[in-house]
Amino acid sequence: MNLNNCVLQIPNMNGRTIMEEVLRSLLTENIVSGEKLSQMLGVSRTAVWKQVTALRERGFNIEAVGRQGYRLVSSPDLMLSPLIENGLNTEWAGKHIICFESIDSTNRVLRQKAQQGAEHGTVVLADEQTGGRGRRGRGWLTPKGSAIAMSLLLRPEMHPSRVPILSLGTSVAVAKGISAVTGLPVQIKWPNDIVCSGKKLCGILLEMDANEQHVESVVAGAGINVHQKEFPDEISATATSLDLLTGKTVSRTEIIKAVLRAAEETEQMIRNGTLMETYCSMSATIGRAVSVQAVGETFTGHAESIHPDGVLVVRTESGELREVMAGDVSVRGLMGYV
Ligand code: BT5
Repeated sequence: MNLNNCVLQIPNMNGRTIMEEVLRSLLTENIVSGEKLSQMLGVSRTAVWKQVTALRERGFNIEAVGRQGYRLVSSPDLMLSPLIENGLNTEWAGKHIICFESIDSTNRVLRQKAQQGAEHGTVVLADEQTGGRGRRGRGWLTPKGSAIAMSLLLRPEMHPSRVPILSLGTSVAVAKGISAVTGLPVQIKWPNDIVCSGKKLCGILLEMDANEQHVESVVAGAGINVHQKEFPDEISATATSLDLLTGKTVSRTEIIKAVLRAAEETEQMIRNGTLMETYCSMSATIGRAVSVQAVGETFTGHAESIHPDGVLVVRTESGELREVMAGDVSVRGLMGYV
């Protein structure tokens, strides 16, 4: 066994691998010498060179500048924490980022980490999910290299009954992050699907650990379609991706950073009571004809408003006002509902 390679894959005291540390230095300095890297990381210069080679193999363009050292020219769109942390400038969202090449579900992993004491703002990302979770036991597809699977840990100081506002807040954060990078006119379909041009771009799933009085943690998970050019038959009529919508290659790293920044803004909106105004201005549901599939029944009507506790108010065809707390709501004109 090559011990050098083995050591390089083991996280250091900060939980980062040597490869991540090399990349971090390349991202923050214009030119960095092999000597400096080897001293800083406590490994041989050959070990540093091996990591530079490994990074090149993964698509990083790293120039050797004479005898001075290495310079990073360009980076591929990979899920690596140094790429996301670089220039993130947030206070708490993404202060600790854990990336996986492949995992069953980022929500599952982050809930486990939360139980082990992970802090508010911890993020888990994956390049591929093999058991992505949707709502009500449904699944979520995150094919390798094409999408974002991200989960953000929140430890809010609020009563469990107020948690639905976090679900609305997460939709606003994701929608704002996506439009900040792409300029797309994205909207939120109640309760928290992100849609654009009548199709679903992103699904959101919040999972909470709480007792009657106290919220231990909330894991806010978002699956965002980015590079997919086509979808499996069962969702091809209802799903879309950022590349399809923009006609460009959208950077996953930039979207993740923008969503984390927007998460801090939405936290402020929740504090100062302005979140609902923003949520409603981005709603694809309010004012539209809807079909509600609630527990044991289906009815149609007109979506009138959404309360801060997440309840959707629908005026039925007989004129009665009904409050929908959970369920699937189809909006006429969106995702195949005509
Ligand atoms: C959702 O459920 O929309 C919530 C999805 C949350 C996924 C994220 S990814 C990161 C984190 N980790 C997890 O394990 N989950 C979260 P729902 O409204 O139930 O929609 C699920 C349905 O959407 C499926 O039954 C499919 O019909 C459809 N679907 C599955 N994958 C899709 C995709 N990539 N794009 C669009 N539609 C999809």
